[in-house]
Amino acid sequence: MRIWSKVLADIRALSPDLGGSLPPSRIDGQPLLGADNDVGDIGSQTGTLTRSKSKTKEPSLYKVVLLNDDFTPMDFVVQILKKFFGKSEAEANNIMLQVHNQGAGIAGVFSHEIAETKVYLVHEYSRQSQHPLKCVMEKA
Ligand code: TYC
Repeated sequence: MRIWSKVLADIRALSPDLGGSLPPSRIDGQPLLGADNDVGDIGSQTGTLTRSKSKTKEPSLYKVVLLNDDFTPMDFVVQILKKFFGKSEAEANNIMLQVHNQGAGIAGVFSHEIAETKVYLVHEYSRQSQHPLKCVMEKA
């Protein structure tokens, strides 16, 4: 693993003449470069400068899946889909009927943290309304 400050130090060591035209490696004793971040690592011990892949990752996505039960009123499920998942009346009706007829249906697809929050909010709102409506999250 190479970092720019080491590369600059090597260039200085190899070509002292260049010293003045290179940027300073430190200001107030603090290294300017060195924390290799999402630009990736630089180079190798061979002296070749290469740029490795970025370390940032796309967040994984999760489906929030509504589950059927025999007791939650249909209009309450439609209300949930509109309130927490931004669905129109028509979309909410279709998803609710899919769940009612097939046993499960996708309310939305989100990052892990947002999906967790949606599941929590649906359970809490349903519990307070004394309906047994349940949903789960699963990797998309
Ligand atoms: N099966 C319920 C009923 O007949 C309706 C329902 C739909 C319940 C979707 C839950 O996620 C659900 N009242």
